Amino acid sequence: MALNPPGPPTFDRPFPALTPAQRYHFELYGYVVIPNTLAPAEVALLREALYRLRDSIQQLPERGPEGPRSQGAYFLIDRGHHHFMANVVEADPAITAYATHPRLVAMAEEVMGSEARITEMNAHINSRDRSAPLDPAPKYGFHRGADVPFFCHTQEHLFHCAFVKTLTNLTDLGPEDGGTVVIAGSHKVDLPAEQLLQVAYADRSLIHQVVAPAGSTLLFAETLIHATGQVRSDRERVILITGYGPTLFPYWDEGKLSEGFSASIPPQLRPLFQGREHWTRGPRYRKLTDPMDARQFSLGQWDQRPLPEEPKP
Ligand SMILES: O=C(O)CCC(=O)C(=O)O
Repeated sequence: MALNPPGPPTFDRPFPALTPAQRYHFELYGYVVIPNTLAPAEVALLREALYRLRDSIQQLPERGPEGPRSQGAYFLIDRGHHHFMANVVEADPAITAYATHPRLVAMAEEVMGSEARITEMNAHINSRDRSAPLDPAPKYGFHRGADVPFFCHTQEHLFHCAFVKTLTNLTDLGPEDGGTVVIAGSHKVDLPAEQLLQVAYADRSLIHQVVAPAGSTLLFAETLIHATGQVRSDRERVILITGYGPTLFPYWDEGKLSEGFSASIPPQLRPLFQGREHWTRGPRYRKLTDPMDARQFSLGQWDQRPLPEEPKP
């Protein structure tokens, strides 16, 4: 399949997608939580889609990557209290719509400083692990998916990272509900992760945890050290995550888009799903004080994204 040639953006999305204050928060901490990126009805639609997908994978004789899979999706973690579903991008039209949501794509592009392509998509449904007593000072599965010197650069005096995630909670997250934890500010710090963990565990005020109503999106650079939080309540947590990279990156999930799904991608979304040929990255940079493009965008139909607006004469 011939790759898409370099060119201007092919579907309409806002720019800048963040307010100056949100961009500044991201600059300082490596993440920002944006409330109400999804409306309550959209949250419910996505949550139901993920529950259906989990049920469907549970029916399979083998639930891991070797397959058979459910619409490409499989379990990476298959435990009573934790289902981690990978390669969910084509599992349901609502899930696909999440990955192509114009504001979410644009938020990722703003952090990358480039046009985005989808590199991976997954979801977690997890609850309290009742097999072990609750640890008052838990150790988390901290990790980062990109290293600072190779993946990051600055432009207009703002930090950019070439691997970004939009992680949206589809259930309310109070302090006991296991929201994502991060080591604040670690996105810029080129030190071995073990040293940063040592410092953060010694002073846990450096560990920030997502506490946010359903429909909020955690936007973060993958150089930020992060982990799943510890669920201490009786509430189940449901989250949906898209990973984005520049259009010159490959698709990373274990697997590839099916032929049927690929054939259904409309032309304006092909760069987002398939990337583009050549090294160009479609640079896009803001200044901190540039006002946010506040146009409204909804989850909508994934394959009916409008084309970019004509430039005003
Ligand atoms: O479960 C979470 O909150 C964190 C997910 C995560 O670690 C990741 O997407 O890399």
